[in-house]
Amino acid sequence: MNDIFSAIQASAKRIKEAIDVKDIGYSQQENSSGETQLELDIKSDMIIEEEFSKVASIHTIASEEKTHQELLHEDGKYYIAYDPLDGSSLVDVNLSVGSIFGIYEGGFGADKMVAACYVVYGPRVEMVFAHNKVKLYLLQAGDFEFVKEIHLNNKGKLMAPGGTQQNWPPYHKVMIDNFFAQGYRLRYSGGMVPDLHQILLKGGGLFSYPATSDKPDGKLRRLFEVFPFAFVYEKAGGEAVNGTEPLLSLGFAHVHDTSPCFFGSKKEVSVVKEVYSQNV
Ligand code: AFP
Repeated sequence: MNDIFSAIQASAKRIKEAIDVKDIGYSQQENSSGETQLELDIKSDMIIEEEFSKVASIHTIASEEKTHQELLHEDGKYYIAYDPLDGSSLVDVNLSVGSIFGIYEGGFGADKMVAACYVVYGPRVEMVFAHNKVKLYLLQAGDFEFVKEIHLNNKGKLMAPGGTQQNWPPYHKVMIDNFFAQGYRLRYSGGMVPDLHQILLKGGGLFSYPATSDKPDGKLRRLFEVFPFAFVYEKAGGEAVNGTEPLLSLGFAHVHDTSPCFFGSKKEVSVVKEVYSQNV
């Protein structure tokens, strides 16, 4: 696992350099979801694949930017699914973006997840690595230095409601409005990584991306985004559900499958489960 941690650190430093110096423009290519790929998306994906190719313990990788998974080392035991630069469309408005890694053993799947990691490229570069504990690291003078362990409070103050509101189920809108009526503060940038990082570091609350009329299976991808953050939030003392079930109890049929998702402190997620169990 340390070799994977080191490879992620090396990737993060190179991606940060690419963000700082890379000419920001749209490539002519499309990714597996038909989205126009930013040059930075492609560059970030290449960097991570290069670094992971050096790690003999990695058997297979799956990238959000590629249609299919790729075999790296026959004798490896880890399977890594990653989003190389999530929220990349935010780079050209100078907002924070991130890389997300789900580390699985013996194959892909929530039941095989053994660690998760994400990197936030913002005013500072920070990394969170969840294995047995959830640990925060800060990039300083070329090295990621341990800062602290992260724990969620049982109840928080922040609300990050994703998705197009006009497409929310009515009961979801009532639930979100009720949170705001209780004084929760809106914190939503459109970048999953910084939005979830903020809730983690500020003690808690709720991030939601529900099933919507335009995205009935949700938008966020199970292997690359949903399972990794579910692992992080649960290890930090929070909960992560699809509305009624733990996200880490879900299967997947295809590498790019999505899921409605709710990540947060136990109190807020208990409200989600109560509302959704009565309406879904
Ligand atoms: P992009 O990668 O297209 O910017 O999408 C970012 C993202 O996948 C995730 O980072 C956000 O949480 C989510 O989309 C925001 O989606 P909405 O704009 O529909 O709320």
